Parts: sequence; structure tokens; C-alpha cells
Amino acid sequence: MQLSHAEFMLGAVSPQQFPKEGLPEIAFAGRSNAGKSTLLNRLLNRKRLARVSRTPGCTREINFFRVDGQWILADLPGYGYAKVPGSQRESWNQVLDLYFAKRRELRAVILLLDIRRGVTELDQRMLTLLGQNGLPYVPVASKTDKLASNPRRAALQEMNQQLAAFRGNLLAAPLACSSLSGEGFQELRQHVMQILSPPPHQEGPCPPA
Ligand SMILES: Nc1nc2c(ncn2[C@@H]2O[C@H](COP(=O)(O)OP(=O)(O)O)[C@@H](O)[C@H]2O)c(=O)[nH]1
Ligand SMILES: [Mg+2]
Repeated sequence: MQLSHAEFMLGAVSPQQFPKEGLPEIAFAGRSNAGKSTLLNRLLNRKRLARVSRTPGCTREINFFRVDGQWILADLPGYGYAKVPGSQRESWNQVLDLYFAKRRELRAVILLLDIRRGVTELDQRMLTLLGQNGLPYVPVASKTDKLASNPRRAALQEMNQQLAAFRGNLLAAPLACSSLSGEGFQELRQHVMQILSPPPHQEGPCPPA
């Protein structure tokens, strides 16, 4: 997979607006400031496809991108920005609830977790929501360049332990990524490819000999 051509489709605030093309979809989620926009821009080889936060927490829509005409990447609104008024926060959560409950095309979620913050309470809420909807996810430990090797190892271990409570739909151990150094991007692309590849043909039971 090249991930060579990504185009912005639309921003949606309600399910009626979600794209209806039926292409397989992967969503990217995470706390506001976890580094999602920066990671998406690097993953898609674009400088400014996803907006890197000038005003954190300002993206309230789900932004859909068509990639190589083959699949859709959904950039979910970052959660947990303190200065967002409560009522607005509620309505964003509703969009996410509906999206996870109704989006049949959704194959998996890539969840960004800032390596320095680990799995926060809000991340646990997100993980619970994913679990309730039976959605597989790949955790990404983001901004690994911010930590030296010892604290980094400790943080990854801690993250692993925190995710143990949510391992039912966990697809892989936390993937260490840095959008600065490019660490982890090859593996991330492999995960994307794997998620999009059609499920292996289910063999029926062997016929009696
Ligand atoms: N050192 C470092 N900084 C990063 C990395 N990814 C994002 N950032 C910075 O973290 C801040 C938030 O990034 P952004 O992509 O806007 O986060 P978002 O709110 O999750 O979309 C920005 O100042 C980025 O430059 C990374 O991998 N390493
Ligand atoms: Mg962003």
C-alpha cells in the first residue's frame, strides 16, 4: 500500500452526513494534543491535510479522507480539551457514540496515547466505548522522541498494563511512534494494510471421508 493519494471528502457532525460509498474505513482517535494531526499528515505524506492545532479542541466534526480511492480515513474529534464548554463536549460525545454504534464500514480504530500521559481517564472512556461496540483497536504511543530510553521503556510497560483491562478488542501491543523521527510509521502502515485486507476465506468443516 502506497498511501499515496489522500483527499479530503467532508466534515460531518451527524450520521446523515457520513460518506455513503461503502468503502472500508479506519478511524484515528485520541485526546486533543495527542499528536493526531501531525501523525496523519506524516502518514499521508501531506504537509497540511489535517490541521495541526493552533486552537486545540477546535475540531468538532469527524473529518473523512478518501485514500487511494480505496478506503476512508476518519479523523475523529480530539477529546479532553479543558476549555471546551460542557454542553458542546456532550454533543461531540454524541457524534462519537453514534459513529461507533452505526458505522458499519468501520474496521478498526487507531488510538493515539501520548507516551508521557499514558492511558488517562478519558482514554479509558474511549476504550470502554470501543469495547461496547466490539471495535478492534491499535494503540499508538505517540511522541516517543520526548522520552529517553529508560522512562520510555517504563511508560510503554505501564501503558501495556493499563490496556490489559481493555484487551478484548486489542489488535496489537502499543506501537511506539514519533512523527518527528518517523519511528513506528512503517509498522503503522503495515497495521493499516492488515486491517484493510479482506478476512481470510472461511473454510467450512471438512466433509466426511
Ligand atoms: N516532539 C514531538 N512533538 C509532536 C509530535 N506529534 C505532535 N507533536 C506536537 O504536539 C502538539 C499537538 O500536535 P497535534 O498534531 O496538533 O495534536 P492533535 O491535537 O492530537 O491533533 C503540536 O505542537 C505538535 O507539533 C511528535 O511525534 N513529537
Ligand atoms: Mg488535531
